[in-house]
Order: sequence, then structure tokens, then C-alpha cells
Amino acid sequence: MTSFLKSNIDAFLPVINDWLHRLLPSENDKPELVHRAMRYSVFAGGKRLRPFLVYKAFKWVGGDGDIIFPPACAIEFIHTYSLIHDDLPAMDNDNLRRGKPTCHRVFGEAIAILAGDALHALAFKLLAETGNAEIVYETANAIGSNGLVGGQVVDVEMEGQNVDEETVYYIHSRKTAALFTASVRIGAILAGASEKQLISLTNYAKNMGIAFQITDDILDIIGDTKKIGKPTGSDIELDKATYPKVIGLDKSKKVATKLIDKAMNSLLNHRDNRIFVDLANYILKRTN
Ligand code: GRG
Repeated sequence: MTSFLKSNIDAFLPVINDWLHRLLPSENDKPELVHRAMRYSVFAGGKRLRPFLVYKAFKWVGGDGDIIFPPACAIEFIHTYSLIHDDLPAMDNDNLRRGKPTCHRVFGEAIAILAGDALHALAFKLLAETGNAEIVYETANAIGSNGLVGGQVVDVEMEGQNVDEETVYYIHSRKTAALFTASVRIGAILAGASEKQLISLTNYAKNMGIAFQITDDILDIIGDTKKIGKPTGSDIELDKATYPKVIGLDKSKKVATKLIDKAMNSLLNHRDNRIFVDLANYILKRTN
């Protein structure tokens, strides 16, 4: 990671974590159990890349002020909700996430499902409170049956099946890239982006998001459990539809590199694109 990106992330993390704390219900509020579970999963760790993108897209377009933080938190709540549900026994059945026991291992399945549901509702409440219907629409569209849910459905369906590259691309573009895309779009929309800026950011996030999932799949094979916060080898165990399964590790790295190049090219003719370029490069080399 470049020192420019690191200093930007280091400056952002305490601010976003403070907002997340403020916007989540207190552990002392009734029903305490679900509030504890929500807070447990949100603060179990996490790189906060999606809210970082919301914030940076907002700033890039020229937005100013704190109004961007509740929607940025909303995206992190949706992301955390997707992780909680993804880890459930009915889905990937994972015991470890962000280096800690998964939500259902600590609170039980019922509370984990409900904590995810409550994070989902809280996210839409925060988006609605901005008064901007467009960002509510963007987010709903990104996470529904043609977005995250759709990608996850095909991901589950394809376990143990013979898949082709096109199907894996379908899964990755929905289960992972859709939320990255919504992140940059809602940040940009709230700052009053032009159509040209929106198209460029969308192309950036879509390609970067698919590359992000490919690196995730690669890390599941050659990563370090301590760094990624979950055991490696689970994709192979569940015979998941991944690029390494379909085209092998080396070719997967090449596809990810091409997608990152595409992502960077979409912002080539725009000024002040350094943060997005550095982030895209980091995603290719990331170890966690
Ligand atoms: C509608 C939100 C919603 C969910 C229902 C369960 C589900 C459908 C979708 C799961 C999608 C999923 C888990 C995709 C994987 C995306 C991914 C690579 C997650 C890891 O992201 P990081 O590395 O995680 O940014 P941290 O922990 O750093 O935040």
C-alpha cells in the first residue's frame, strides 16, 4: 500500500468507526442481545473499504460536510449484514470472520439472522434520512435479487458444479462488485455528480470489485489465515465457483490485473484520481 493511501485510510478509520459507534443502538438498549450481536460483528474488524469509497467518491466530486457519514455507515452495515448471513450454517458455515468467531457461533443462529436483518433495516433508515430517494434506489437495486442476493444465489447453486468463466463473472459482479459500485455511486450522487463522473466511477468500481473477489478467491488458497481473519481452503472444501477453480491461479492473477487496469483506465482522463489508482493497485497486491 502506498503511503498516500495508507495515510488516507489511517485518517478515515477513527472517524468512520466513531460514526458507526454513534449510529448503532447501544448494547444497553432493549433488546440488548441483538444490539450486542450487531455491534459485535461491526466492530469485529474490517477494512471499511466500502465506506471509504463512499466518502472518497463524495469528496472527489466536490462534496463537503458530515452528511456523507450516515450513508457511508449504511453501506458498512449492509456489508456486515451480508457477512453475518454468508457465514451461517445454511450458507458457508464459517466459524471465523475478521479473526473472531462468527456471529452465529457467539449468539446463535436466530440472533445472527436477526442481527443481519436489523443492520439491513438500520441501513435503509439512514439512507432514507438523507431525503435522497436516488441513493435508496441505488442501494436496494445493488443488494436485491439482481445484485448481492442474486450473486449469492448462484454462488450457492453452483457449489460442487462444473462452472464456466462467464458464470463466475456473473457471481462476482453481483455478490461483490455491486456493493462497491453502489458505494461510489451514492457518494457521487450525494455530491451532485455529472453523468460522466458517474459512468467513470461505476466502471472503476465494477472492475475493481470483480478483481477484489478474485483476489479474495486467491487468498483463500495461498493467503495467511492470521492476516485474512478466516481459515483458508474453504472454497475448495465447498467446491465453490471461483476463478482459480475454473482457470487456475496464474490465469486468475492475470484476469485480476487486467480488471484493475480497466478500473484505472476509467478514471484516466479525470483529475485527482490518485486515491482511486492507489486503492486499485492495493487490491491487486492485498494480503488481507
Ligand atoms: C442482501 C446484503 C445482502 C445479503 C444477502 C449473504 C448474501 C446475500 C451475500 C453475501 C455476499 C458476500 C459475503 C460476498 C463476499 C464479498 C467479500 C469479498 C467480502 C469480504 O470483504 P472485505 O475483505 O471484508 O472488504 P472486511 O472484513 O475487511 O470488511
